[in-house]
Amino acid sequence: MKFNKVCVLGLGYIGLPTACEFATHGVQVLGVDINPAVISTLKNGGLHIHEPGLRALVQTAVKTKNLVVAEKPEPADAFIIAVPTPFLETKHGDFKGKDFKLADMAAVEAATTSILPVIRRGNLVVLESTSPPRTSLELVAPILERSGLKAGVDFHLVYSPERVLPGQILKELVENARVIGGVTQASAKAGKALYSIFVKGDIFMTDATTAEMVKLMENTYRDVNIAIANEFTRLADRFGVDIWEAINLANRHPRVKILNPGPGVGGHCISVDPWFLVQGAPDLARLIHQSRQVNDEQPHFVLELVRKSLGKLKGKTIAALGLSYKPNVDDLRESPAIEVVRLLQRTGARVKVFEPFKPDAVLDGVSLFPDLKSTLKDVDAILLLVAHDQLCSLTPKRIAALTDCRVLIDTVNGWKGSTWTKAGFNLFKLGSNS
Ligand code: SAJ
Repeated sequence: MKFNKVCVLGLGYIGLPTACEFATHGVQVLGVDINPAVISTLKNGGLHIHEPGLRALVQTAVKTKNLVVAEKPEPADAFIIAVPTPFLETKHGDFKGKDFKLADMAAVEAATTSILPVIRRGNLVVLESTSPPRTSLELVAPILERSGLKAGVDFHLVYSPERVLPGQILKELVENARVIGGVTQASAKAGKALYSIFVKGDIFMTDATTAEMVKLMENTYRDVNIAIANEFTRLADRFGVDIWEAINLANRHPRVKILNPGPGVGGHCISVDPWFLVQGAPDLARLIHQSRQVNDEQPHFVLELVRKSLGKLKGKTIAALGLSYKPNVDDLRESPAIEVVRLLQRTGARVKVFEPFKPDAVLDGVSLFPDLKSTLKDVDAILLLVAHDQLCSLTPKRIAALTDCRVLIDTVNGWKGSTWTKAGFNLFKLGSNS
């Protein structure tokens, strides 16, 4: 198959870099986003998301004149759907009285439907969005077949999950192995031909449902492993053990690799995707469901730690450092740090927030401060919620120059105890204060 023109639907963290890769490899690309603000930002040479190296890649793609952006798709040889699949609001009591979440497929449905007027015989349609098993066969194919064309016969349809790590998207997009699941073998081959244009990693072909399941298994595996680390932290707290030392020692075993505990699991992937398996088979996905709940409860343990460190919280002022869902990114989606801030506010504490990657973020009821100096002024405690490099590298000297506060609470093992205690700070750490 020849791909002269590719239409990428959804210009977020996945769609935009993917569109740029095709454009810089000589393919004409139409990048589509239904958000007019995204389109106008890109048309004016701006960028609506932060990802290392992305600005330069977009500029290079624009220079080639191969990348054009618009609000609606046009006829093309291939269509790539890279829109978000968040979950719907928590439903209480849907499964044995426990919280239960369902995939919100509205964006996938809308993007697929928007291709209908322009799809032609011989096209390739790729779904990249993380989706519940059987989405390609039971949601995407039926929508596209309203065109009168048949999936796997008149047009190719594949599911190919993105697997890139925010913070390293550009490198991983090109170098990671890629799984291509076709509704037929011919579809998988067409998908492989498309991604071979820029992917340097191995490309594996399979069927569409296996590819959907593979993606969910990867993120669920990580979620379950973080849940055990978080549960170990609670046990360490109960038994008077420093979890960081214990994990370090356990990980010296050749077949043990315990992940890092922290304030919880966020982002639009790992905190969401396991639900897609739970919703499909709640009777079977018990460990997965439990792990989700363990990770979702973690902000409450941070609240307890703050209580232990400060006593009664009503009327206290706390500087919260970091708000994104993980270190060195600006993405606030599903961030456990936000949940911690909200829990603290509910106790009557005042929370001053500094997020160096998004200092001007606007969040309902949350006061963001533009810099460290204004954040740390007149506070009772400094709470480290995200291990951003620039926050972990703060020194006692620098903090002492900005504030009189000497109470530090570290939820991410970002600050080394002895460095701070020697300088007269009182450091409380998640998992090491029995
Ligand atoms: N986290 C911990 N402890 C750890 C590691 C992570 O608490 O030891 C937390 C992070 O702070 C964050 C959350 O988990 O809140 C998720 O972060 P992450 O770095 O594990 O993953 P994501 O969500 O940024 O990206 C994941 C990746 N999947 C896997 O590593 C299996 C990535 O490859 C996927 O492409 C991405 O999900 C996605 O888009 O699905």
